[in-house]
Amino acid sequence: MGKLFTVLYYVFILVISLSLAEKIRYDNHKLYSVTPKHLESLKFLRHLEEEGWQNYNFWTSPTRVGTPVSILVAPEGFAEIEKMAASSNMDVKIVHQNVQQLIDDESSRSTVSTARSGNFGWDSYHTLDEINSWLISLVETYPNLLTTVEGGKTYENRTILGVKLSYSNANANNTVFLEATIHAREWIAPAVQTYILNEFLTSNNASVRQLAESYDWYFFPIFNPDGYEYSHTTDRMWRKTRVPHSILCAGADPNRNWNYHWGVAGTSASPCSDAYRGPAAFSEPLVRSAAEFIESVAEKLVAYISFHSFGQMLLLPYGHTSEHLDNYDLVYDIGLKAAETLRQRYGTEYVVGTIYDTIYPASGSSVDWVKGMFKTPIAYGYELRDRGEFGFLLPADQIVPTALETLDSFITIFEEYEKSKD
Ligand code: 0X9
Ligand code: ZN
Repeated sequence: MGKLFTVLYYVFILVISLSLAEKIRYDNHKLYSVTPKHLESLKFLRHLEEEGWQNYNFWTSPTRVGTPVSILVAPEGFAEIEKMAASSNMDVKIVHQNVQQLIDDESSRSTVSTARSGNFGWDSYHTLDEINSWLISLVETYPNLLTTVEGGKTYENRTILGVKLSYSNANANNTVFLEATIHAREWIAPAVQTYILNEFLTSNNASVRQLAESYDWYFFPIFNPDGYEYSHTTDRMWRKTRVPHSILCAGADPNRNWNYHWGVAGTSASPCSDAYRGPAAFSEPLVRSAAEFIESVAEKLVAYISFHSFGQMLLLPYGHTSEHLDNYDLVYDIGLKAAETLRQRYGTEYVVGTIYDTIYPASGSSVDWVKGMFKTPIAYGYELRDRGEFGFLLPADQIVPTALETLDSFITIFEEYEKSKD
């Protein structure tokens, strides 16, 4: 009898999940900016996030009293938020009245662009297939410079596809590893990374050429292909992997799953939370297999840079402690200079500092693991544009400006790094 119930239960869950396989809509969901004014209200927000309650999709994490938190709220959650506002424990502002509208604006642009067949550009966001096809076509165009690389395999059996760019055999021990889109919904990340790759191949600018040709480069624009695909087909707000850890909620946060001080700070044990660390370190196939690949090239690496959004921050390890470990002074100094060159182009302001102090405690991230395991000299995590006006739904006309300013800062990072070796 018990067995029959179990079977029926799973059939029921299957039917429910199939009916949910359609694209999730965010009609009349509001983007709120909520600022806790007391420790109590901060704790309440943290509790909401940790439990991963359905009506609240945290775009940023509650960290401090006085620091605003971006929360996407379903209509069923408005009453609770309004109650918070009335209680005077929190400042509550509505940033967008209808988040579906922002999503629609984003995809209408993308349809226009994909209509121009085979023309990969940076005026719209691209799907996983478009990005992978573009990478493969680049390798065909530049066979002497580029090779495809498999960075790992995912739960849904996709390949983490990357390319290695090498202008000279002499650069082998001067390799830079670029990772983007470990978080599925951060679509500006692969857009910026592919833009930089294209510049490294085609630019006539002397500083860009110098940079491109002085290092070997691994480009991995989509580290979490299962999640990225899902964010296009089903849920624009998806962040995690797609491993079914619980019958209620899928996925673990692949940036909380690396085996370095795993689970120590800023993670959740609840599978429904967006910061779910997974049942064990390296539980996520994509994380485990990517780690194996990184390990195989680790001794050649001088830099590991990870692209995320949003918040306009240049983050240094570590996320599990506020202690300044390894070569903090050097990377902090280079970071400040990089942020300054970035600002010079359009005035975009970045904050520089450790993950722990600057954004929030968060252990088990890729940059922490790389830095902690291999002491790679340069390790940064970018949180690209913006500061919350559009958040993950950054209008596509900001792709090129974001990429250009980021590339400026990149040039500074490596120029300063070279100087520091003298
Ligand atoms: O929570 C995270 O993993 C990162 N923030 S995000 O909003 N993109 O989710 C912060 C941790 C490290 N950040 C980077 N490596 N850029
Ligand atoms: Zn992220």
